[in-house]
Amino acid sequence: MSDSKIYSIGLISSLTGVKEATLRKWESRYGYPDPQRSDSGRRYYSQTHLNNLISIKEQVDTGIPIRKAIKNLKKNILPGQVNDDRSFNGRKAYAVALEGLKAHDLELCKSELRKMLNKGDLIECVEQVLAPMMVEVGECWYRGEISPYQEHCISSLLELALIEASMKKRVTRRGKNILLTTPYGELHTLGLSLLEIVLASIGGRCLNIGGGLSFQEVCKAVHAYSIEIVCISVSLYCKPRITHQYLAELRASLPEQVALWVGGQGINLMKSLPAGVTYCATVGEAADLYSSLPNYNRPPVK
Ligand code: B12
Repeated sequence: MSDSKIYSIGLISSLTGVKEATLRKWESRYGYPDPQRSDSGRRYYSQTHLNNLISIKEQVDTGIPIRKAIKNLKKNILPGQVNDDRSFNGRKAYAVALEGLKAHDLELCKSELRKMLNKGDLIECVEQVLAPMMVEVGECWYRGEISPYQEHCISSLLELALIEASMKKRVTRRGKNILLTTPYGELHTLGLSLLEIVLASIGGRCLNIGGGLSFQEVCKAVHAYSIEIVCISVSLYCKPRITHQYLAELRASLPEQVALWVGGQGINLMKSLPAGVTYCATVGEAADLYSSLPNYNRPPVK
């Protein structure tokens, strides 16, 4: 294929049906397309860019997230082709992990958790496998299939598997300083750990201080470590009125330039959030928000 032909951003936009602003956004967030630049900074796209963008647009139109479509392209996976990542059945792995837990076979449980974290797309794994698995753990307890000590066991095995996986996925570049914690008195910290591995994989410098500190302590940590984003995970255990008050006090005490993001199932119980608090429904949404921030340096895609 000849790559000698070049296209301006306007022409690429009309040939692919992707808006110019969207092309620029994909470039800064996902590193693709990666056009040549003239001395004056004007973008020039090749024939390969055109062909690939048509394929990406086709995938996006069928509902594949743009992040995934660009990843597919980098792995040479064409639309309609079977993606190895998808052939891994995360739900089956989590069913096996839960069987291991119920049968007191913690080695089996551990190895399934490791498998889940090492296969496929990390965000999909967190959103579609690990978080639903923990909800199922709660259901198993409710049905009397497991005891609280087993709930503790799988929580700590998951924390361990997340630490191991994040050592492998470590990104060395300098990103924004992010503090992760839960509201005062709240010890459900797995949401934090799941968010941490995702933000760290796109360059966030995460400091997960676990759960239960007062807002005054959180503020001290923000100052001590020059934190730019504070993430709070709110579980179903958190009382909505108390959480609202905690978030309002925290927001009022944080410097204005420090962003305050919240997420977790407990937010759904709240009628409203204090001003200046940003809700992210999923870790994928938080990842998109992070990568849209000014001065975001995209880490190399592995
Ligand atoms: C695991 C678990 C525990 C573990 C916690 C281990 C740990 N390190 O976290 C242990 C066994 C210790 C525990 C203890 C308790 N638990 Co518990 N626990 C659970 C369970 C089964 C799963 C929670 C979980 O990890 N969910 C998975 C998270 C990761 O999902 P998520 O919140 O949706 O988060 C996702 C996104 O929203 C996002 N996200 C999360 N946070 C954030 C933040 C930001 C900024 C962003 C962007 C995104 C984001 O990331 C996640 C991935 O997609 C739930 C059941 C349930 N349905 O929630 C009960 C549950 C929350 N626990 C409950 C209870 C009652 C307790 C105890 C009081 C039990 C007791 N008698 O001791 C204690 C309380 C501890 C305390 N003081 O906080 C109740 C709460 C109900 C209520 N109304 O009070 C629940 C709902 C169980 C039930 N059905 O009764 N628990």
